[in-house]
Amino acid sequence: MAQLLAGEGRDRAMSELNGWSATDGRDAIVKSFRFNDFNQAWGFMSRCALMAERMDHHPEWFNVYNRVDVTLSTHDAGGLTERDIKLAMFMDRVAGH
Ligand code: H2B
Repeated sequence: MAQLLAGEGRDRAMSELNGWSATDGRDAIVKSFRFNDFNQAWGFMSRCALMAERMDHHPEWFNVYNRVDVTLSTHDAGGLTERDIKLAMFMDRVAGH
């Protein structure tokens, strides 16, 4: 099972991300992505969904029009792991952020 990120390793991993923050009350990271319109938001979600399937690691997300609010956490481990960081980096890259 993936190891929970803590201490220096966690700080280092977080420093590789753009605009993600830790959530209150649970060990997860969140980011709100904004796009020009629904078409772009859905394109982003489609590409992330394909990667999520390949990784067998899935986001929690909420979409309204051009906004996609994402929460990442590794359910099996009960918190943040390298798998979340990898998916977050992919999402940043796909969104061009
Ligand atoms: N996604 C996330 N975010 N965390 C998990 O622990 C997880 C997952 N586990 N996707 C996978 C699926 C697991 O349930 C399946 C059985 O491999």
